[in-house]
Amino acid sequence: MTVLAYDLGASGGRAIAGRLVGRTIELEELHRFPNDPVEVGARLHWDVLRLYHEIKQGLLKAKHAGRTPDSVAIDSWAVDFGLVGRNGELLGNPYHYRDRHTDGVMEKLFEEGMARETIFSRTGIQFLPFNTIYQLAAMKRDRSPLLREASRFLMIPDLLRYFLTGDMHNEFTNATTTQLYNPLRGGWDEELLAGVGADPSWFGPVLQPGADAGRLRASVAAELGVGAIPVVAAAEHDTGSAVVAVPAASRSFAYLICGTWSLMGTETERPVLDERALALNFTNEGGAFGTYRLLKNIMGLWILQETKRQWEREGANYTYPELVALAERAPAFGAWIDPDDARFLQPGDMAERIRGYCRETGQRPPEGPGGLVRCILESLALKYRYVLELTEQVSGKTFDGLHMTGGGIRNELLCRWSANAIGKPVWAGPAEGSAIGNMAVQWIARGELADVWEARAVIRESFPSAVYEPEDREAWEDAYGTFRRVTGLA
Ligand code: LFR
Repeated sequence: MTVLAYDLGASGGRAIAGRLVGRTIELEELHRFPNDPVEVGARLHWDVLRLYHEIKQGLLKAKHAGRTPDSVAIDSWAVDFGLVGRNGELLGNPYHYRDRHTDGVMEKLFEEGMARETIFSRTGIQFLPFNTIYQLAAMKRDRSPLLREASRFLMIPDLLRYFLTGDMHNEFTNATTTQLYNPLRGGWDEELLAGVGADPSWFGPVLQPGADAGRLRASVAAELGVGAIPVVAAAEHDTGSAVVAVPAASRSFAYLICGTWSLMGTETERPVLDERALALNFTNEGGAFGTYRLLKNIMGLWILQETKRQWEREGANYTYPELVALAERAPAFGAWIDPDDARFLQPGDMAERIRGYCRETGQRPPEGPGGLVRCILESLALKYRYVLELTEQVSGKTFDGLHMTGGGIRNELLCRWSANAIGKPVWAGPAEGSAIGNMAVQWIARGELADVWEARAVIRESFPSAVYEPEDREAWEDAYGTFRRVTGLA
């Protein structure tokens, strides 16, 4: 049985066909496309119609490769959404979560009496300034005409699935990232919705990962010359799909999903809503098959990606392997940043911001591309150590190593330094975690795999992990102490 997984990330998307042959997963990448945000006036948007076009291209390529799938599913980044009008058409262009219209909105809501404790106890979701709840509040503040015309709210994969099938559904894993979904009550939180001026009638009942989400509508099937292919709701939040694909054998495992973001945490059976989780800003995102993800967002390779883009804007082009090689040759342990400092969230001149951070914290700013990239990668590795320790505290578990998955593991230096920083082995793989997790949910839905633990065993056998054992222990231990001091991470 062939399934097709669309995995959309903040810089590009892929359509990957997966076949389960006995207990081996065979992958075939059929289509890869850029996902460039578009700045119009002061606003940053996603080009969602282009993404839909690319999704159709993926189906066409599948057909031409003789891989017309038995089902398809889509996963993407979280929090962003489109509003659909009464005539069934998309209203406006979805905002990018890095758009500045949410600047200061979260703090304003707290001042106006929506308490952090209340929001957290109702949703279990970490406070990120771009969560859907704050995006809607920003639109309300700006008297967005879309709010007057809206009749349905759909997250990005919900919206693309709607274009394909004509059916509107909200999927669970992504719904939880809005910070408007109450997992304890098992539905949208009407008080929080009212607090940001969102009409509860926009929000539909929530589909669980693995649910049947319709079929290609007749006009789409005819346009592409294929049948009425079934569409499945995967864990449509890419991080949710990625955690399905963590090839853990133990029930108590820590993961780091490594891409534009670094998402570090563990899987739990229920949300952890205590004071410590709130104080440390942990999240409890909904997962597949009744699980939750107790994790923290770490700014991740975004800082490196944006540094590289800025150099390109200035006319200097480097490949990632070149940058990593320069970093490896640069002096060790020169200067560090806290990757999660707010100044690194939005696009711009990262190199300048890194130098500014170092000056403010009494460090000598790194020099040249090698020095800068070394500073970014060491800082990430050291921050991973910090968040892994917090994850142990909040979950009450101890971990004997770290599973790293996602495209970022192609950066072997980062895997190696991560193992050194945490002082435990790193098991790296698979790089295509989100797409594989997306497929696994489709196979489980179809009865081809029994459950997530069988899926993890099959993934472990199909994609053996690379093992990085910690080295240079003493130097990294010292570095960790200094890192915490200069970044103020108590
Ligand atoms: C990773 C991710 C994170 C989410 C961020 C923004 O791709 O989905 O989980 O916090 O993107 O949506």
